[in-house]
Amino acid sequence: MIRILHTADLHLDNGFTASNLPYEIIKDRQRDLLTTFDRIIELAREERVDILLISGDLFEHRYIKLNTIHYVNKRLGELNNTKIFILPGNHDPYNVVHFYRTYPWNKNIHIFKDRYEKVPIRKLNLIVHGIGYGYQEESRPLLEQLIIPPTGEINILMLHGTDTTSSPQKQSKYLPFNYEDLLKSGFDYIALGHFHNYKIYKDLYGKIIGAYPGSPEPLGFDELGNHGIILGEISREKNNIDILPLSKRQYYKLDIDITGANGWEEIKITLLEKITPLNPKDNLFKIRLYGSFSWELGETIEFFQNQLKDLAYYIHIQDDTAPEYEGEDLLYNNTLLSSYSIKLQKRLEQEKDERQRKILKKAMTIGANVLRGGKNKI
Ligand SMILES: [Mn+2]
Repeated sequence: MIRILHTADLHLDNGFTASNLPYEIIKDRQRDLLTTFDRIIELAREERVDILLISGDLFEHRYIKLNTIHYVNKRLGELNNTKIFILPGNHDPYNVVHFYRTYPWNKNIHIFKDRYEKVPIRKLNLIVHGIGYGYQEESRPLLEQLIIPPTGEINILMLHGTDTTSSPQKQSKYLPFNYEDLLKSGFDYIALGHFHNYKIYKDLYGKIIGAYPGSPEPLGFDELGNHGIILGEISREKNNIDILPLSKRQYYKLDIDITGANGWEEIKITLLEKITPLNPKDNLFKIRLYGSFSWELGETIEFFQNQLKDLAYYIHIQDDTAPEYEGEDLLYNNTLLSSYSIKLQKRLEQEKDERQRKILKKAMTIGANVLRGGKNKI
């Protein structure tokens, strides 16, 4: 029986460039990745794991700094009773990350190269197999060909790739495989990487045959909820693994219906109720407000966002509301105001473009106010 810690997709030094987050938050998030890496090291030590598997994308090659390499090597080196395996993935391919080839890595670390390779560890009666990336893409379905005969050893495979089982074309630029390939390959455990959410695979008898741990620190709003690492025991007979949440922060997306709310103070209360159980001071939120609601003149979504920014570590508000109408009176009265409202409402119903919708909503508020005899500041 072998005690393992299985992780992947840390993306250390990730740029968070596509995230639209403010600069200070991006800097924080980059530090958070290292904090999570530290937690992984501490856990590996506390749990006395025999092997630590990092199944691809440990680094983000475009932004990787020498300091990060020094740090990672030093911390991994501290685990002197653990053998560490690093698999180059599509974000840190072997031939692109020159540190993989040239850096003097600690001797407890094995880095897989740009092809299939196996590493026996006699005292554990274990063979660790891996298929590293040479460059950013690997579209060959390499697992299809990789079938190992039963031996006396425990066989673990590290693979960074895309499960195409449920996709119609069964193709991917990232080492495509499917459930059948996992089943017939004959490995005792397949330590997957590349998908950023946890997923576990079992054979027809319910034995665990492999898993994606997901990214231990989520990288954006497409990686919601809990994230962590896999900890467990692998043997020839059965595998016992569990996901252990350890991310520094979590991302949440919430949709809130604010129909009938009486001003933004009331919306703020509703919103607080929703986010309070989700540890808002540490976490990131994207809130979509929907329903029918008319913003008071001068109350923009930016103003509202500003009122709320201290409620959470990061909060972004998206306005998906439509202006409310003053009942049948307004819509069926034959007044200038009603025909104006009906016309704009029809255009709003058809308009898909967010910027156009914003303009129409503003036109609705301002126009209605003018026609009621109010004054406008534009
Ligand atoms: Mn990847």
